[in-house]
Amino acid sequence: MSKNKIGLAVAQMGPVHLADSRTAVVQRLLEMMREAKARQADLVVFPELALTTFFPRYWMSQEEAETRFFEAQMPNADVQPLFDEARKLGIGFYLGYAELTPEGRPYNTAILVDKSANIVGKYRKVHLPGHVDHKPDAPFQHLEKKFFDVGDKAWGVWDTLGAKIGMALCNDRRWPETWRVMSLQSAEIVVLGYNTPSQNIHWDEPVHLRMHHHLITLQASAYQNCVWAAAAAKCGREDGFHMIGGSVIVSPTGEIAAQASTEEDEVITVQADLDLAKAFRQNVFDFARHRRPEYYQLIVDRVGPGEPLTS
Ligand code: CDT
Repeated sequence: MSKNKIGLAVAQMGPVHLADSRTAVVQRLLEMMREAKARQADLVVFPELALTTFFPRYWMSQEEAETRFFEAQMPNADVQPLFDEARKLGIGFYLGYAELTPEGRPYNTAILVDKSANIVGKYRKVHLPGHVDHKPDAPFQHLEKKFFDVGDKAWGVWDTLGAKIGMALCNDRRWPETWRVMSLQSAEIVVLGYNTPSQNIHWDEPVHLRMHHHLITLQASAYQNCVWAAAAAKCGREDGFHMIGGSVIVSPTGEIAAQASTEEDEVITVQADLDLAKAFRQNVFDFARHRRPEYYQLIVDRVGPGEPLTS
């Protein structure tokens, strides 16, 4: 492998049903980790909330959610085999899960694990979608705002596995700020997992737009920020509730380098050339030469739209 290449794998997951145990899920992850390694991957990206069904679709108390779906330790006995296998194979991984901290705070979290199975990075989701109230008339709930606190760790970039790697989670990918914060830390790769219901319960969004918006945000963001983007879905019908697939690896050119073709467990891989971004970082997106932050103040001063500025 050339010095400037990293073997990138995305391990898409098909559905995880309510009745599926953590042990069964970890067996699936192990199988995909082995396949990724056999295909020369240095890093395998698993989905958001990979260990359980997408539980924010169900109305329940916070206490019930934490008891059934959160991890109070990482690794724990159920997940330890994944860490052991990563160390044995010499492969890093990204894993999304529901985290309950020792102080009792609930987060939608992702970790970055190196080839010695050390947790080297942690990210807690900032852009939580959905609602906090019960919507009895909706076909399902989207209760991330109820079950999780807004993350207090955003958005780090870690120099590990031979690259500068940043992390995001699902809805974060739709926000340009997510990517820019990491690109300004010289990120070379952004990895993320997602659970995207194909139906939007908030308005009558045409179903085809869900995949369209997923792909354009990844492609445009990879290009505008000169990074490789690797995105892993959990998808298909979880107990009848459908989520989109479309896991992808996108290059800094904005082109799709690999894309999943199923809604099942599926591994896609690319030998990602980290030098590909150089032409962009040194020319059109030479930030130091071309950015004008003195004109970007509104981006941090305002949360939502306000009056036009007159001058
Ligand atoms: N998990 C997650 O963040 N899903 C959101 C759904 C948005 S619609 C309420 C997403 O951006 O895909």
